Amino acid sequence: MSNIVISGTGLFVPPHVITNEELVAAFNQYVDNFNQKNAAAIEAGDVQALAHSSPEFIEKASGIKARYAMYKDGIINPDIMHPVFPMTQEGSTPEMVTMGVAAARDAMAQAGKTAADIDMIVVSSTFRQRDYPGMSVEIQRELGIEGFAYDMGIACSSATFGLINAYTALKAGTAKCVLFVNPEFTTPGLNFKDRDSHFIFGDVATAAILEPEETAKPEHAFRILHTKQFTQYSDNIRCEASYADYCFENVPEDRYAFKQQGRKVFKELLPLVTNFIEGQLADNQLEASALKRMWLHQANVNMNLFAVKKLLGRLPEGNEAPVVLDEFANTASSGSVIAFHRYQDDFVSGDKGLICSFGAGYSIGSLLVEKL
Ligand code: CO8
Repeated sequence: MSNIVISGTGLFVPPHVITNEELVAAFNQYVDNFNQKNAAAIEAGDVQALAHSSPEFIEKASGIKARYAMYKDGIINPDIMHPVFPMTQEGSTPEMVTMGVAAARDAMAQAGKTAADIDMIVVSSTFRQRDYPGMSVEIQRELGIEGFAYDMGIACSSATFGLINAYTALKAGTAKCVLFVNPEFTTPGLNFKDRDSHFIFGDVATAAILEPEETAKPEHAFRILHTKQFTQYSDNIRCEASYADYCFENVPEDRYAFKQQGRKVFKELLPLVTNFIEGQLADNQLEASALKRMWLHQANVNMNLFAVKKLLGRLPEGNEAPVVLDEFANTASSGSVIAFHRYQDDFVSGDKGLICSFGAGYSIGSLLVEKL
């Protein structure tokens, strides 16, 4: 049976940067306006005053310095506090399709593939901007690809689970060359009025081409040696929004929004992640020191440092576990793929690395890869 490779990756970077300073300035102005408007109720103890956010807290607690956004003006307007963009409707192209197509073209160029070479598309992302027709099928049409396409997702591990779905389809022989697309348009799913989470997410799209080793150009190709997936139910990261929301009375204003118990996630998920990676390495008779690089999920820099220290017995050096969340923030499931895309040019044949995501679900997914 053929080895399967990731023969190219792609990245779409949204047009707008929002720094912590800009985000916090808008948030703090919103807070001041709210507290002023509700001064009497706050004084009477009927309403709780809101507290300021700070760039120093955000960077120290998470490692995030900035994020990219498809739409900036509304997010940093204290009277709006969300992205403003045209409603998706027949005849318009949803942002996730535009983002995904751009990342896909980048990956196809890197792998040296045209539409005619591809026979399956898997679009895997935290959100689906429209339930049907599938984002994937619209991306298929935009790129002129024949064959079949489908949407899937499992929040933070959407990217790794999508890559693994592509890998298993190739292994099973149900596809010859797969385009994986991962558009994460997260900013509409974030409550920019919530001090605990307003800084966490940014928009991005990644993509990759997967195919048998025989058909791949070796230049950017990484052989997939092993894959592993894990899920365990947790309420600590949650979004309740549903297609059925119109059926309910008194739907809370922030029902659409990401909510988490960040401390609990940190504490519960880390041991799961380190045990998972240790198990995968043991299954492959490898020590963590055999990995040139760990392209890890990008939710929190302290979390990644903690995980790598547990695995290696020391803190990472150089680019052993590269950080992209300072520039991109948490991009839902894309972080490990962005890191893989950005930090792979120094790999020589036989060098090994691990692409691993972890988060909501809980879900963990990883691919052990080796440079061709
Ligand atoms: N500015 C200033 N102070 C603040 C702020 C703020 N913005 N926010 C909180 N504080 C204060 C708190 O009030 C608290 O004060 P006190 O000690 O007086 O009570 C203090 O700072 C500490 O607060 P926390 O305990 O909340 O802060 P932490 O140090 O735990 O940091 C983090 C918060 C950064 C959220 C951290 O807990 C974390 O990163 N945890 C791990 C999270 C994680 O991995 N989550 C997975 C994310 S899910 C995912 O990746 C994809 C899901 C789906 C995507 C959805 C897209 C929209």
